[in-house]
Parts: sequence; structure tokens; C-alpha cells
Amino acid sequence: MLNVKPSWNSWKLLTEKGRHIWAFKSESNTINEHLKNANTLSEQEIKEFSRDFQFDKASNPNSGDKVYRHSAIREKFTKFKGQIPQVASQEKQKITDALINGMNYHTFLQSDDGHWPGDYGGPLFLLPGLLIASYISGTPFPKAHQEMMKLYLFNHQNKDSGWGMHIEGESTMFGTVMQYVSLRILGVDKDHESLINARSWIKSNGGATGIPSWGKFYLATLNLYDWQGFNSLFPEMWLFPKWLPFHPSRYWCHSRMVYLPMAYCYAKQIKVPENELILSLREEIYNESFDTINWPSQRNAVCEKDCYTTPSPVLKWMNFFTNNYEKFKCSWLRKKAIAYILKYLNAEDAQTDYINIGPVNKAINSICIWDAYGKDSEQFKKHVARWYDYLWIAEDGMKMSGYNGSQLWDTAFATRAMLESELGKLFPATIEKSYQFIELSQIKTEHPTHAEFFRHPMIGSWPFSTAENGWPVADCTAEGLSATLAIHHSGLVKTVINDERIKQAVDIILSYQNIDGGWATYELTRSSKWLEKLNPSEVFADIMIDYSWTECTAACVISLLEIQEDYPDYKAGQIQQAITAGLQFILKQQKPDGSWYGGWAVCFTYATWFAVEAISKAKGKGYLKDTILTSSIDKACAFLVDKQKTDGGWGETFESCSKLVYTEAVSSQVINTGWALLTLMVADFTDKKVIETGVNVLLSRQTDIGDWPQESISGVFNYNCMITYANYRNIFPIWALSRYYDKYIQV
Ligand code: LAN
Repeated sequence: MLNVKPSWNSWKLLTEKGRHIWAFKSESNTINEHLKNANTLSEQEIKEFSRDFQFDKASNPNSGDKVYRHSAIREKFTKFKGQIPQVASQEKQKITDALINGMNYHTFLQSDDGHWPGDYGGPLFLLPGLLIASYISGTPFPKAHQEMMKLYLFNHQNKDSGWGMHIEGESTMFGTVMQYVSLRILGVDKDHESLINARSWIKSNGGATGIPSWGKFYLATLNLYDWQGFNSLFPEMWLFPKWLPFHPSRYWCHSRMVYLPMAYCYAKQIKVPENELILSLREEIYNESFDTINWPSQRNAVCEKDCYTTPSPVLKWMNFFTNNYEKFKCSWLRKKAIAYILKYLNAEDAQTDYINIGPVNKAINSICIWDAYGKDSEQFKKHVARWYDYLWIAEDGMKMSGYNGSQLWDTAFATRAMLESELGKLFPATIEKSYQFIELSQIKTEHPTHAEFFRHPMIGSWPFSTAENGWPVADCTAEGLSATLAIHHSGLVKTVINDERIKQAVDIILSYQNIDGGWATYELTRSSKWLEKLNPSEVFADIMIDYSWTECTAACVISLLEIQEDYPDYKAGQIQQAITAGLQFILKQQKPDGSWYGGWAVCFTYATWFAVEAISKAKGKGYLKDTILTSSIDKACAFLVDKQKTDGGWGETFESCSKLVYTEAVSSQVINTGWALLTLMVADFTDKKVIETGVNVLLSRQTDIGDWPQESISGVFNYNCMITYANYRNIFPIWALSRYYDKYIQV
């Protein structure tokens, strides 16, 4: 069982239609009251926090989501009470029992509204952004939250006293300066030992002038860096004619929505007034005296530990022009640009009910709205209310999530994993609740300003998190649809998502297909790859446009294949064409060694699973020549067999993602093992020994209550930043065991 610490119990997760917020010592279950007791924190309680949220990063930087999991199973947990099917042999019985235990445990983690809440932390540059927004706007977090945030920041300090981009990463200037400044904002004294050491890391690596551009931006808003040292964001570009191939409406929506509020802050040169803390920090983070720094020459200075993408000559030229433009800019045009940007920011706030598309623009939009309308404005208050949607508590403290959660995504996967075999039907109440959540999360209306602000149509789609977040995602729509179909097939629920809604989802999926045959994330690919030459981020790759991805494409192809079975008459010709082009795209992405690179999880085992799942489901149905499909599958299986570790499992590290080559983990990982097993089984791989030894790894790692251990980090974005998917350690072992049961055990 969990090694439960007393003060974990003072935090309670409140959930409502997918929204989740941690409340401190809350007697009530309503989200509105979650802050009621958070400001009265005694010295005694602070001591208890630092005792109970001690975390040993050295043994594993990944927390196990123990606080939520403990609260979910406390008092309620029981072993499975139903009838466990008796199967032919003892070996098979062991697997059946493990599957039931695994599902039984996971059902206890489902919240009343039907989704699976979980830790979605990992990146370390998110919480600092939010803290900076709270500092600039003079809106501090309650005491209880502040203490928990401090603990998180301290807990993730590396041995060398710096911090990484993400919890598993080596120290970088971006990570270190951002956490350092955050701790100071939270009131930690500069003579605290950890800060003394962190300072020496910063100074010995060249000082904060070498922080990458996103860090320069945050420091500038804090008046810790001169805006002169920041390449122009050319706010006027938002007034460009829309047909231009480099108009910002063609950027990947995440870049668009981050550079939008950044441009506002840049145009307004927002900075907090100097005060004691700021003056002191200016002395703490630089190697030279603040007043003598030659700011313009710092614009492209980046600490070598942070460099992931090098700025292209085109970007350098563009910066040359836009930086010079600043000297001669026309003030009415600038005002017009600011007005347009503000209108756009308001639209994004309204469309997402102030959640915003993600954690970065959440923080920066808050700063802009505070600047535009003031601290007491309704708009700013609505922003602040949503800060809490992004905060998560685990045994390592309070972190900022990479999104407002992964609600729909995890629910769809968990449901499909369970329903892969008949045994899932032993949990009808869980499936019923999942269905309610999936139903609730399908987007039903279009926002009035969606076309004006370049949004892809969304009626019938599913988002990654909640309907309120309201950004449709191509593969989340596919997963939502596949899960819906699986639930309908199970016969466990009364159908609410009717044919019309199913068809709307199909239409959305079709509308998302790119001309290269693949599917991207939130939108169509709206410009060409050369735009990447303008990527100014230094720390992320491929962020400028929305690219087609193997995983997104496979998810869409799979759901369309399922639709063809269930709704054979619906747009049959168009769907057939879409599937064919999708398969061709997937085949083209296969590496010579038989694997596929995964852009959204770690890594080759993930994308290989998606690809092989799609190809195997399509085989024998006349889409492409079966010989081509078979040879692709065979190569993929050979790849996996080659990577199987001696204990029978598979394991990759996050470096697979950033280095683009398969990087084997020291020990096998249950999540990678799950993906590899799912692949081999869907491929009907003939050497059953390979599969059995893999299954044994899953069985041997399972805990008494049916959980699996949290091992290494399993999610990624933009190649270089890792993100936690806490539910994956349950979902994928369950899914693999379900498939095993379905294929080899059930008679
Ligand atoms: C996500 C999370 C989900 C993910 C999948 C659905 C798994 C993927 O198949 C498509 C892309 C998507 C939707 C995705 C895109 C990038 C996100 C939104 C994230 C990884 C979560 C956080 C990340 C976002 C960009 C983080 C903020 C950082 C910036 C660089 C703006």
C-alpha cells in the first residue's frame, strides 16, 4: 500500500465536469469555495508540509501521483468482489487475475464525473510563468499554495544545484534561472543554501544573459532584463494580410497563441516597477553589474547547455530588420497592432472560458489582461480563477500542469483498454461513467468568433482535456470516437451519442486530413516547412507549423476503419480514400529499421504501436497491397524483437525523443512494454515466447493492489520537453493484458 503522509490528507481534489482543483482543508465539495482555508496556515502546518512532501529526486525524479491516488482509494478501496472467470491453466489464471486486479484498482481512480484525473506535470518552465503573472499583477497565491510550490521547486533541484527544462533533464540556464527567480518571488531568502548553490551554477555558466528567449521575455516583464536585449516580436505582423504564407494564423496554434500575448507585452514593454527584490535579483543572477550590460548584444546570447535549435540565417536577417524597425516604428500602427492583439486575446479567453489553450499563454494572457483592464476587472478575476485549474499536487509538492489536464485522452484510452476484452464488462458502472464523461466532452457548439480568429470547425470534435477548454484536436476526436464505438458495442449503456453526432465526429476527422495524407494536431498544416527557419525558440524544434504525425494519423485511420464497419454507408468512398492516403503517409514515415518516431510520447515504441495498429486493422480489406502492409508489419516486429531486453520487457529513455535515436533505458518500463506487446499482438506475431516474456514483466511489476510503479517519464512535446502521463502506467499494462486475454485466454 502507499506510504501515506498525514498532511497529504489536508488536500482534496474537487472535480466538476472534468474541471479539477485542489482545495486545502475543504469541508465543502464545491469548487467555488476551494480557497476558503488556504490563507490561514500555521507554522506547525508549514513544518508538517516540509516533512510530508520530502521527495527523493535522486531515486526517481518522477512522482507517483500518490496524493491523488491515496485520496481516491482511502476508505473506499476493496479487492474485486465479482466473480473472476476460471480459466484453463494456472498460468492463464495468473494473467486473468492480474488483469482484473489492474482494472479494479484503476476504477477507484476514476472521479465521480467519469474521468481519470492525474498528474500532468513534467516541464519546469510553467510554474515560474504563473508565479511571474501573480507577482506582476500583485495577486499572490494563498499561503498553503505558496508553501507547496516552494517544496516542489526545491524537490526538483538537480544534484549540481541547477534545474532542467523538465524533471528528468540536466540543468539548463532556462530551468535554473526560472526556478531561482520563482523561489525568490515566493519569499525564499537569497542566503538559503540551495539558492547560494543555484546562484553559483548560474554564474559559472555565464549568468542569466544567456537565458533563451522565452526566459529573456519573462525576465524583461520582471524588470530583470532590458527589453533592448530581446529580439523584436514585430507586433505589426498581426496586421499582415491573411493570404501571406507567413501570416501568424498559419502558425501551429500553440506558437500562435504564445507569441500573441508575448507581442502584447513586448509592444507595451511591460515591466514591474523596481523594488527591493528586483534590485537584489539584478545583482544575484548576472556576472556583471546590471547597468553596464550591453543589452542589444545579448539578444542572441544563449547558454550552450540550453541550445536545442540554432537560429537560421533567415531568422537572423529577419531580426536585423525588425530590430531596426523598432527605432523608426510608426506609433499609430503600433497602437493598431496592440488593439488587434488585445481583441484576439479576449476572443481566446472567451472561447476557452479563460482556461486558454495551454499553460504558457494562460500565464501571459493573465499579464496582458491585467495590464489592459486592471486587477479589479471582471476579465482579470476570471483569469485568476482559472489559475487553479492548472495546479496539481503530488508527493513532490504543487506543480503547474502541462494543460488543464488530460481528461478526455486518458478516459478514452482507459475505456478502450478495458473493453478490449470481455472482462471489461465486469465493470459496468465504470464504463457508464466514462461514457457520461465522453458524452459531456464532445464539443457541441461553435464559438461565434471562431472563423474570425482562424479556428478549425469543431462541432462533433473532442478536445484533449475538457469541453470548456474547447480546442478540438484531430487525434483526440479519433480517440473519443473509438471509445464511443467501443462502449456502444459493449451494450453496457443506453446510447446517447446518436448517429448524427457520430457522423459529425467523422466529418471533423475528414476535415482534418492534410494533403500529404496525414493528420496533424489541432489544425491543418497551414504553411510550408520553411517557416521553421523563423523558429525563434532555441529550445524547441518544429513548433512553427502543425505537422502531420504518425500517431495522429494512425489514430484517425483506426477510427475511420471502425466507422466503416459500423456505418458502412456513411461517406464510404471518401472514407476509403482518406484511409488509403493515411496508410500511405504512415508507411512513408517508417524508418529503415522498421520503427516509427513518436512525437508525443517516449518514443519509438509508442509510434510503432500506433502505426502497426492502423496497418494491421487495414490489412486484408483492400486498401493497399497486402504484401506491402505485411512487409511493413514484419519489419516493425523485427525491430521490437531486436529491442526486447533480457528480462522480456522494453524500455526507452526520453533521449529517444530529443536525440531521435532509440535510446534504451537501463531497466524495462511497463509503459514501453505495454506498447510493444500491443504491437506484437495486433500484428499476430508468431513467436509467442516473445510475448509471454513481456507479459511476465507486467505481472512481476504489478503491486498487490493492482497498481504498477511509476517509472520514467513517458510524454513529450516539441522533441525536447518531457511531460508526465500518470495514468499510462495503468492504462497500457491493462490494455496489453486485455489483448492477451482476448487473444489467448478467453475461450
Ligand atoms: C499536447 C498533449 C496531447 C497531445 C496528443 C493528443 C497526445 C498528440 O497526439 C497531439 C498533440 C497534443 C494535443 C499536445 C500538443 C502540445 C501540448 C499542448 C501537449 C503536449 C500538452 C502540452 C503541450 C503545450 C505546447 C505545452 C506548452 C508549451 C509550449 C511550447 C507552448
